[in-house]
Amino acid sequence: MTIDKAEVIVTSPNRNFVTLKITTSDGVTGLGDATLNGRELAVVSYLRDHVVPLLIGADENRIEDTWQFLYRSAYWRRGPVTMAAIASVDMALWDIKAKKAGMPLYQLLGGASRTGLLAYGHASGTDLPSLFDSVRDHLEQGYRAIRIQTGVPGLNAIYGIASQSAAAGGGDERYDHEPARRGAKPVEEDWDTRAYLRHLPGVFEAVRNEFGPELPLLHDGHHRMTPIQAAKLGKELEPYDLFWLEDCTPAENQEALRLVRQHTTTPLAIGEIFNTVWDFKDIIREQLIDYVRGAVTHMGGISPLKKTLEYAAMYQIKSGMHGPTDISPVGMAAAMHLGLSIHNFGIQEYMKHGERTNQVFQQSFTWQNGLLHPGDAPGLGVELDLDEAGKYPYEQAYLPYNRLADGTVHDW
Ligand code: CS2
Ligand code: MG
Repeated sequence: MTIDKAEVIVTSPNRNFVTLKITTSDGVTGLGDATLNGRELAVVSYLRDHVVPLLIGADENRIEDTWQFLYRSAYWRRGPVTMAAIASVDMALWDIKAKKAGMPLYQLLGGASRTGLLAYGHASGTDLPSLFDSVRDHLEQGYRAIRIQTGVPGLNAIYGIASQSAAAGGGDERYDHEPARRGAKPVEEDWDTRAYLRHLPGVFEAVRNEFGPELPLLHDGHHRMTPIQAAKLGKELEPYDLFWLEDCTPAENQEALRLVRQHTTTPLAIGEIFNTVWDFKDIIREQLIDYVRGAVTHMGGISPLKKTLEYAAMYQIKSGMHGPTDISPVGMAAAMHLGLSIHNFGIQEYMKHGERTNQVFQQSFTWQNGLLHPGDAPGLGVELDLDEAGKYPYEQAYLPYNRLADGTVHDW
């Protein structure tokens, strides 16, 4: 059989999503997530103008060959736009193969290595009382691991603090989820690393005192520290036994992690903005990280992320796949099937999608006792309702960005 049709669907139920839908000549369909937060339409063009024409008439069974063809024949390799586009093809072809086999995808990937996936949610608050409320709310929802972000005295809006409406449980009107917002221009936020470094250890001390030693706690530094600042923070957080400190330094400077590692035993996670195994190669081999944060959607698909994680396994490094709401339900399903099947699963990030998103994407995953499971429907277990999707046309939205008090642009 061959690929008959490949459609690129853009929809914005609670936020923008780009989905590739492949249909084979025998009428089987597969879905792939190609969402690149804030730059969605660039991937739409890459797919529609350059990839879809190459897929028509191709053999849908040849997943690895198709991946290699799209990656190598472009000549211009890597980069978030290219790799999100290739990822969507890879996911859709795995979806088709598993549907034809009549199995949930994790069975084709080797079968389940566990009963479910430990997932963490995002607690946040502008101050300690609101942070504690948010942690309690997450515990009530069943989360067994929680990311902690707080406001910093003297700074207004900063990364990771849910907007009022989202914090209040989120009406369906919110842009799903903070931090990207609809609008023609990115919102400006402010930043002061020294104020943050003074504040954060006290926050973790308070959270540990309130919630005890057992709860796995995570924190995202969002690329904002210099190497020596990150080293200092990692060291100061050691008494609070973090599950991980994420993106402590800018992702481009991989040598930074050597310096951080020399100073702290706080586990490190990195890679949500990485695109290929090459971005991970050296930091895995040198054992500079503990968790691979790659997303199926941004790493070129299930095939290359599985290879990267198998490589990481040789160094006892585990998965910590990216799972904010800008990973669509299709990308999340792909992560769950992969996570269930590999041996070195660590944790899965899980932020719930909004109601409208769940109507556009019909899903079969389950969330019970703090564990995710992709479900047993054949394929990825996600179907796209085209009528629902059509109700929500694309709307421009951007991630915010940071400036320091003197006006200098800073990593966000
Ligand atoms: C993040 C994201 O989930 C995370 O750890 O750092 O919230 C990230 O900011 C967004 O995915 C950007 O698109
Ligand atoms: Mg992050």
